[in-house]
Amino acid sequence: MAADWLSVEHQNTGKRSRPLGVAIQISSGHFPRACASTKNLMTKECCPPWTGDGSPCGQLSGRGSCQNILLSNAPSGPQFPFRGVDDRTYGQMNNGSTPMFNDITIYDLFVWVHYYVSRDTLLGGSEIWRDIDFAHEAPGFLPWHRLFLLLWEQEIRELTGDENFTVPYWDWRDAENCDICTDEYLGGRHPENPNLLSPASFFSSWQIICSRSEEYNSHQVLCDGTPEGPLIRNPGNQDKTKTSRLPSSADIEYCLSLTQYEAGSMDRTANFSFRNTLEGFANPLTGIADAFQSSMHNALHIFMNGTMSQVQGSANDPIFLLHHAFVDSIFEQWLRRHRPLLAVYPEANAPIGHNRDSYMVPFIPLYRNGDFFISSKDLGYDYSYLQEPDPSFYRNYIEPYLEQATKIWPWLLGAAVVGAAAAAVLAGLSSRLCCHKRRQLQEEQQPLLMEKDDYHSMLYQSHL
Ligand SMILES: [Cu+2]
Repeated sequence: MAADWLSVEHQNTGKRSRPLGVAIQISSGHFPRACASTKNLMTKECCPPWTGDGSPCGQLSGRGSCQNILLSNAPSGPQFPFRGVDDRTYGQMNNGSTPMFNDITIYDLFVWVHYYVSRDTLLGGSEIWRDIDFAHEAPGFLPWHRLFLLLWEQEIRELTGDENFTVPYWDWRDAENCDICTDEYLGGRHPENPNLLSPASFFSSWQIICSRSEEYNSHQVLCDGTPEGPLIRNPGNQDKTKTSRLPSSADIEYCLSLTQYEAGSMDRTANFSFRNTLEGFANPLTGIADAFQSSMHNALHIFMNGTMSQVQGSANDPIFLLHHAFVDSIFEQWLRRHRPLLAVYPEANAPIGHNRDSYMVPFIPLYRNGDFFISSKDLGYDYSYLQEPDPSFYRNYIEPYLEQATKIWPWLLGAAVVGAAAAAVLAGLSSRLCCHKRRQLQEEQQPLLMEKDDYHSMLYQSHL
């Protein structure tokens, strides 16, 4: 399976690690096939029936448990002005009586979940509400993707049997091009078609799903997981007026200096919001919202200029995982620097689904946004480039060494002088023998997204 590519080591990549074990509880079961019937869905009773001990869900035997759900009454923001609207059972599913199930891969399940959380709401008739997204453009953006990656990572562990698997990250600070876009890693460019992956890449045979949001809207249906063609990627040939470059180290430093996690209307127009600036709707040098530019996290999506550039289908491209792992590491840096209390995460008036106690759509078991507003260390994982030296390591190994060194320093100084001279001679020799050259790939200059008239926006956002 796809394990090999995920264990890449690269100069600009690193690994998340889980030295502390997994702290979140994950359900090991999926929706049981035996329960995928109209009758079971309509009766809303535990399924399959458990006659063993007479308790609901076999609770007494430790088979599962029923829990009361406490729903928060905190009001949501004005972005979604409807109440009691639930479009999950419209048309296609005949008010819930015609459930739709499909055999798909684990990877596609995650792609679908990301599509589902960001899709437009079908209000009935031909009415569509676009200003809604349960995972983007609001405070839940960071906790949601954090949970999403943890669950995905867990599934890959089960799938591959590799208990130690962690999602790698791509450190794209100051990158000038997609340096992981090679056949060895996430796929190089096709020699004849700059929008496609090289045939030598493992990923060139992958089919994408859920990439045609306008089509689903016009038919008032949900994405059903039908293959929709190969991955599209044309890194670096994006519309430069919207995204001129990838994020710099200075951009990230500025983001991290913002003291407010969220601000103002808590959506894509928020100023001086850490979340909005890191997501990429605000200028990373001023913190002021800018509707015409895609920066930071959004810039990477736009830069990939293809499947990654439309929110709903973006998780089809495996670069999504490496990108979001790095975004999560910046969130983690902010949490470690500012050490916010839970109260810093907005309790009320955030866009629908984004309040502190809102359950994150569409995960079962349920998790709240606020549950992931804590250090990754408390969730059981860390980033290699953020790891702090262990104080006991210093005490046990470095300190005694330094003590020894002070006693023999004249001798060490002599050795250092001789060593430096030898290194200088070697460096002179090797600079004559080697020459490192970076070959520039020929790239077609047409921005892909400009050609497609069904893309109604060149910004990475779920609507206009
Ligand atoms: Cu996303």
